[in-house]
Amino acid sequence: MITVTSPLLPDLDEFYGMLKEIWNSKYITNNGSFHKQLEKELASYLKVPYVSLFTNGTLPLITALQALRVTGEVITTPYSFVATTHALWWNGIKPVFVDVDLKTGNLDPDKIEAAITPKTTAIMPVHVYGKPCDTKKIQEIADRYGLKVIYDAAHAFGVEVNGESVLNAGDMSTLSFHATKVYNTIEGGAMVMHDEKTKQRIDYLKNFGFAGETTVVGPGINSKMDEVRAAYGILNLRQVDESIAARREVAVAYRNALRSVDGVSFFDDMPGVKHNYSYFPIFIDERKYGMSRDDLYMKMREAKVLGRRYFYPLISEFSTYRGLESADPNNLPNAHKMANTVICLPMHHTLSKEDINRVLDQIVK
Ligand code: T4K
Repeated sequence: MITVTSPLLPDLDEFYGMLKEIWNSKYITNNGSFHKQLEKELASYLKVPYVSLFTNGTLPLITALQALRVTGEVITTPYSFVATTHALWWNGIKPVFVDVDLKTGNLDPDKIEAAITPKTTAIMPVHVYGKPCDTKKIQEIADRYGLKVIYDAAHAFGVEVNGESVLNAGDMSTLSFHATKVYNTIEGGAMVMHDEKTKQRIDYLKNFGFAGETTVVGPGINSKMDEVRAAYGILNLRQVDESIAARREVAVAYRNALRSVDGVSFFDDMPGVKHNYSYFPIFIDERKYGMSRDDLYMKMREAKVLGRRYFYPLISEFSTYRGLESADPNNLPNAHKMANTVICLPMHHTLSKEDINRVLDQIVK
């Protein structure tokens, strides 16, 4: 079985050594020493000023909206994992879907303005597959209309544009450290912010709003990463570069083999961008390829090559959101086209040459 991903795992003996330290300290959660260490190391690795760790990648989205007091309507993309829009719904905010740009799969900045209403308070784009959004254009629109920008950067660990982290864009960015991500802490996530005051506020909010033993400054939640996951994260950070380099080799092999296949398209690296190769989506043009996306997907499954159709169905097609005016398929032609043609090929650091060939054998005719 070749799965779409496989988690980066720390060395078990090293992990055991850290577990012993945790056991000896008896301090197992609530901003322990490994938690503090990982926040510092991540900020330095990611080239961002401040990081606040979370228990997953969904809660920082929900908390960012709370912290920035976002209400009313938020412009977002339907081409993402459902957690992006769920975070709005959990805050009682109405998602307004805007179509994506076929060149990147990200929110099309040229279509944002037409969706702004007097109730719009923020934009929540996603750097889908880790491909950076047009952050400059999005910020210009946000500044013109006085909107907040929260990036769902769940896929964008370590991604840089011209040497600067993409996580520094907008008011806040959020990351997922789920087992299926480039960098994982089993379950886990983080928020990136620009200043110490905001970091402080977020740290309060992820701890029920507690600012000291007897003071609660807001309706916070519990989303603190424990010491075991923080220790695991410290070890994984030491090997993530090697893992990304191995992923890059897989991407190169896929591209070399698929470039000449009629009816199969994929993304190339973007100029000036340091990619993380988190996903390798291909898009099937049924007419040219001679087989539908779903037939190819099933054929791959039968050969035990488990790609995934990330992101099909579109979020706007789920029952919770289907009734929204902006969920009308006529409003989202590009997103539908991508969702209906995509297969994410297996992409991870342990794929061997034989694995890669087995994947390609299914696609190259
Ligand atoms: N925003 C965006 C844009 C996101 O993509 C996500 C999550 C979030 C926000 C929310 O972040 P978190 O709250 O999850 O931290 C997965 C993940 O559960 C989810 O984290 C991720 N996006 C989404 C795109 O994919 P599934 O249901 O597809 O994963 P699953 O369990 O089917 O795993 C896929 C394959 O990975 C398996 O076939 C085998 C392999 N695998 C998986 C796990 C869990 C392993 O080898 N080991 C493992 O432990 O959702």
